[in-house]
Amino acid sequence: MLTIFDTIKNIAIKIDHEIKNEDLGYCDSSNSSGEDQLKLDVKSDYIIEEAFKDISLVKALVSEEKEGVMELHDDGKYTICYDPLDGSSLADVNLSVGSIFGIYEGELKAENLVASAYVVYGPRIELVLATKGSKPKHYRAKEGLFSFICEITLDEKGKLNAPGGTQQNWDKEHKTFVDGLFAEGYRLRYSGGMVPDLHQILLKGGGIFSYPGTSDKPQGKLRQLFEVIPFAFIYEQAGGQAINDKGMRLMELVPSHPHDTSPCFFGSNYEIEALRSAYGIKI
Ligand code: AHM
Ligand code: MG
Repeated sequence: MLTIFDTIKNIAIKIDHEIKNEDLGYCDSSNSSGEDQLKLDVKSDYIIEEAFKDISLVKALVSEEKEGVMELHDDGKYTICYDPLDGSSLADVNLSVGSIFGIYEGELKAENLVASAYVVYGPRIELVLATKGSKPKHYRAKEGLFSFICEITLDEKGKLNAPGGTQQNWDKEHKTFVDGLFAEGYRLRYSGGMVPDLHQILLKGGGIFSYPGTSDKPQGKLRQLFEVIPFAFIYEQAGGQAINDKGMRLMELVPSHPHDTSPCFFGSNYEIEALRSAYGIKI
C-alpha cells in the first residue's frame, strides 16, 4: 500500500505542474473551454496511468476518463478507481480542483475498498490518505515533498452547508432540509468542486455536503467507484457518516457499472441525523 501512496504523491506533484503550466486557453475566445478542459483531463489521466502501469501490485485501473476497466497485472492485488481531475472546468477560472483515488481489493464494491486518497490542487497541494482502522491523515507538499500535518476528526456538529445540484431540480423534501439548515445558521460553502468542498468541511470540523437525486438526474451526478465511495470511507474514518437518500450507508453500495452514480450525503453526525429526519428515514 505504501508503494501506491508514494505513487499518488508523485502523481500529485506532476498533475499540479500541468495545472499550473498548461495553457488553458482562457484568453483565446475562439477556443472552447471544453477542449482546454479535456486536454487537462486527458493529460492527468495519462500521468496516472503511466505512474501505475509498472506497479505489479496493481491489477487494474478504472478511470472517470475511460469507459471500461484497464487490466494491468493478472497477479496484482488492487484495482485503483480514480477521477484524474475532478471539477476540471474550475481550473479555467482558477479555483481549486482535485484527484480522487479508491483502492479496492477484489470485486468492485464499496465493502472491498481498502484505502482511499484525494489530492487538492489549490494555493497549496494537499493530500488526504485513509486506511481501515485509523483516522484519515492530512499532508501538505512543500518543494515537492509531502509532510504529515494531522489526523482528521469531524466534530459532532459543524457550521457549513454545501448543497450540490440545480435547486430548480431538487425535490420538496430536499429543499425543506437545506432551508432548515440555513434557518439554523449554517453558512453556504459550495465551490462546485467536491474535493475542495468536502475537504473544507473535514478540516473545519463538520457540516454537510449533499448531492441528491434530482428531477433531471434521479441517481445524482457523482460516480460511485471513484467519487462517492472513496469520500464515504474518509468521512466514516473521520467519525462522520455518509449515506444515500434511503439512509443506506454509501459503504454498502454495489455498482453494476463502473460509471454508476448515486445520490450522496457526507457529513458530521448531527447533520446526517437532521437529513434522516427531513427525509423521513427511520433507523
Ligand atoms: P466532474 O467529475 O465532471 O468534474 O463533475 C463532478 C463535480 C463535483 O466536483 C461537484 O461536486 C459537482 O460536479 C458539481 O456539480 P453541480 O455544478 O451540478 O453542482
Ligand atoms: Mg469527477
